[in-house]
Formats: sequence, C-alpha cells, structure tokens
Amino acid sequence: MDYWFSEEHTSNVKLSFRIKEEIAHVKSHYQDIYLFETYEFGKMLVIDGTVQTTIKDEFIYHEMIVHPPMLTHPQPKRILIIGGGDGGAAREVLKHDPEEVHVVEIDRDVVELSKKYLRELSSAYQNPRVHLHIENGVEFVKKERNFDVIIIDSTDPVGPAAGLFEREFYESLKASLNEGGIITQQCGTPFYHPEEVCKAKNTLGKIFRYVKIYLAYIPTYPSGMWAFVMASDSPIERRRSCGFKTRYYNDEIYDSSMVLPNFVKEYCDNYRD
Ligand code: AG3
Repeated sequence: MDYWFSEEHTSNVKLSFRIKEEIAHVKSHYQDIYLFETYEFGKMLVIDGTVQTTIKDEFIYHEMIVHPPMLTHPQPKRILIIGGGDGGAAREVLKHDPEEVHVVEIDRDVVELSKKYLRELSSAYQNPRVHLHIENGVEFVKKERNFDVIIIDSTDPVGPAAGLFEREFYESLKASLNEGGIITQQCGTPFYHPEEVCKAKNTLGKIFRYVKIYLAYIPTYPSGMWAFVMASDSPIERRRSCGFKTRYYNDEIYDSSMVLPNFVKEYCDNYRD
C-alpha cells in the first residue's frame, strides 16, 4: 500500500512525498511533529503539516540562512540562533569558527527528535561552543545581549512563531546586537505569500538602516522559491569569502540571491501596512 504525505501549499495545491516509513510522531506541548523516511528526500521533519527540512535539500536552506549574514559581518564571534532546534543552522555557523553559538528553541521535542534521528544536522550539539536553551526566543532576547549575528530559523509566521515576525521582537533584536551586528530571518515564499515577505522587510526597515531580501531555491518548500531577509545598521555587503566547501552557496550567489524578480520588487515597493 502506498503511503504519501502531502503538504497543502494553498487550498488548491499540494505537494506529496511517498513515505517509506513513519519514524516518529510526537504531539509536543506546542506542535504536531512527524519524522518520515521518504523515498526521494530521505528523512523529513514535518511540523504542523509543513515540511521543515529533509536530508536531501537541507543544505540549501541552512547554507543560505547562515553564510550570507556571517560573511557580511566583519568578525562574527557571538551568534544567536532562534528556533533551529534541528541543529542544521548551528552546524553551518560552526564552519565560521565562532566563539559561542546559542540556540534558543522553544520546543524540546524538536531537539530530542533531531538528536535521535537527524544526526546529520544535530551533530552540532556535540560541540562545546554550542549552548542550547529551551526557551521562548521572544523572552530570551529581552534579557540576553551582545550578539554579532542573530539568525531566526523558525516555522511559518502562523502558530508558535508568529511573535518572531512582530515589530516589538525586531526591536529587542536590535537591542541585543553589538555594534555592526546583523540579523537574518527566513520569511516564506514570495510566490504564494508576498505579503509575508514584504511585511518582514517593511517592518525591519522601520528599525534598521539597511534591509535586503534574498532568495534561494528549495525544492521541498511551497513554490520552491524561498525568501530570507537581512537587516543591519551597517551596509549589507560581502566582506569576506567563504573559506570552506559548500554545496549551494558561493560568492556569486551572495550577490545574485539579492537580485529580485519584478513581481517581488513591485509587491514590496507598493506594500503598506
Ligand atoms: N524552517 C523554515 C521552514 C518553513 C517551511 N515552510 C513550509 N514548508 N510551509 C526550517 C527549519 C530548518 N532548520
């Protein structure tokens, strides 16, 4: 019997994956979490019906949420990751040889499942420079400061992650950054939800001097076209090259990922809230 998991991308579009095995299903305090073994993408983490990461394409997302901001900052030493409980972003951050990496994940079950089944990502937790905090990121940034780079690796802006896309949270982020600091956030698909992408850009633009959207192509996410946003009070430009091997990111991609199609530019230029 065929077993398929489908994520609903809109009420009229679904993307389906043929499942070899359901490895785990946990209803945590916050979310409904599945770990599947899929035929095409290997292990896949699904939260509240949305694909978070798969072994086959996670490198694209994790390289792109980490390397652009890390190579924009002249000397990133203290890094904060909000969300990112699977450890994938922390694994990429470690390649930059930082002094400290703090991962603030609200849902302990995401971390536990990843430690058990997604070793390719969660191996980062074995590094003594990585400090895990099971806490609400919104509260964490109200009290902790002095970060050079803050990476917000959350779920979609509905449900437990909604507060991570609000102005008040962005203001706390700014207060938690060192001079020259930078933040980056995954902000959804401009194809189906340009309003989410442009809202993030617009709100950050009220607080930070420089804001840039950039894109990556992620096969398992809705429409495949995914947006991230960087914000800083220092100009956003590449200050260093990447000194290690990558599978998606390269120095040309730093610039090309910020070149936006007209429908995205126009939507954001006309966006008001
Ligand atoms: N976090 C962003 C996933 C967003 C996917 N959205 C969706 N499938 N509708 C990924 C976490 C990886 N560390």
